[in-house]
Amino acid sequence: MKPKLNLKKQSLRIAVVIAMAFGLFSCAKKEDKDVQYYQDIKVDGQKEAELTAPPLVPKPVGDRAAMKLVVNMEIKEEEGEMVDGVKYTYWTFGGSVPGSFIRTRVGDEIEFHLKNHPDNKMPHNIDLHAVTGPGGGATSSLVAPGHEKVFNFKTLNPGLYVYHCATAPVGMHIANGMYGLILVEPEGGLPPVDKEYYIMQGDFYTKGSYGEQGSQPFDMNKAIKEEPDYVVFNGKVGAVAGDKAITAKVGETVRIYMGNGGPNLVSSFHVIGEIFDKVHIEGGDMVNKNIQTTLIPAGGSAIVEFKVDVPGTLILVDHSIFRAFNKGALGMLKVEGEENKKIYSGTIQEGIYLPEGGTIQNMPKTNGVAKAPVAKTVPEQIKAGKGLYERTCFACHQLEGQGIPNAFPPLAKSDFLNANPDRAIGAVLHGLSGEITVNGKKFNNVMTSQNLTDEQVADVLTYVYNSWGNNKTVVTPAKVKAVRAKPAPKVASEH
Ligand code: HEC
Ligand SMILES: [Cu+2]
Repeated sequence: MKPKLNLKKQSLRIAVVIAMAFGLFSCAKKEDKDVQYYQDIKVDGQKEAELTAPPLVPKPVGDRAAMKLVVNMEIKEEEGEMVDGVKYTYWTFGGSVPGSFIRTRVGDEIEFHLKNHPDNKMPHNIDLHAVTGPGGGATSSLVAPGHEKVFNFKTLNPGLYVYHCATAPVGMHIANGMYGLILVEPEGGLPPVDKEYYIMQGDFYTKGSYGEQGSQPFDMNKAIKEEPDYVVFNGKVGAVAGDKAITAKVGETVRIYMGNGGPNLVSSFHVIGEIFDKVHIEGGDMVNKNIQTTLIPAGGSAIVEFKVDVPGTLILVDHSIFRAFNKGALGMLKVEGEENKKIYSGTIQEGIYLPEGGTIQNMPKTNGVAKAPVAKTVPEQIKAGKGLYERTCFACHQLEGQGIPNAFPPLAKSDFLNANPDRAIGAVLHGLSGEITVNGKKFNNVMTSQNLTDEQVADVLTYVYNSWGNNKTVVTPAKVKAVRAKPAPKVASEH
């Protein structure tokens, strides 16, 4: 009898250790603490939930007891900017896309107050995937502008859940930015990490194509066809890039609460230059390790974690890659700290992964489509040209026209450019390839033709000629038209 008992004890101990090693959602107590347990758990105290706009998240729940949490969320319809010069009217939960992040723990009792701002034009509601109940709350929360609805729910399942508006036309409300994340932490909380961020992908459908200026209304036809003009992180192109990039220091562990609002596309989430140490698949209990790309369904999520070991800029993308470089699904995580040559060494050239915008490009020698020119003043041309430059040329020639050594020639103080405007016009119209010499340096690469109108070519080149120490040539649409009328020069590589 005795040895048998010992064996039992020992195997129990081993089982506990293994279970603890798994950590997180799959903690040792999980078996007995199921949905029934959390349904009956008594709440202790009440407080107002902290809500945050992306990319920030509220403080972790830690090991606090279950409590009553009051969520005050206000819906706001607001004009924002999708990309420079493109206005879009977003519908938002709490004034941001994605909406405010809600952080709670399993067993909490949520009293949800949904307000619809009096200046809004539409009724809205909310469906939270963390809710067990009809419509995820949507059936109890339809609220007209200037009104408020209240409903209550208990969180029974830990995980990272999407919430969204479910007012008809549902797809349109989601497409306008009405989605966000609610995190239900397990008992005892998620293990602490150094940095936590909140990012959500979404696809957007506008009347005009990518970058078309002015106020752009939602396009239902494109939405039904699932042909978005924009696929972005956090509601707009560049929301998590440049000076708005998220940050970390070498040696820190980063956790991203990553959601996908859709409405249509599935995200192949990937971070260029990193490997996810851990992924909570679909935002649930199961943790996968050493992942390159994780699939995030529309209306779904994932929690990804990785330790950053070397400095540099990591690029967050949807690896359906045209979405990243041409539709906006590109973010940045800037890592500062000491290099570690054991892990990575090599010269670092900035600007390899940059957005390229929506211009349709072709290989050299195909002609663009011409539209009737409209007369502009030179300052107007420069202003329009700057916008175009930053959407079209910037990816290769860089923001200050400095180019990239051995790849893209400089446009700043370029002797090649200043010597011959017709040749520069020809390069933009027809593309350019073969060896050229710019400021004493040889380049032998391919510039694709840019498929721009006469007016656009005139504007962008006038901007380039009037920037960065160039000779202030003014290029008119008429001049571009004249160059276009001549046959395209033979490319050197054909000789
Ligand atoms: C996809 C990358 C790419 C894009 C986008 C691009 N270029 Fe270029 N550009 C090049 C390359 C590569 C060359 C050199 C080609 C060669 O080696 O023959 C070049 C050469 C040039 C030159 C002549 C060389 C010089 O430095 O003066 C001009 C002018 C120029 N580009 C202007 C533009 C303008 C204006 C735009 C935007 C409308 C643009 N490019 C967009 C890659 C690009
Ligand atoms: Cu809505």
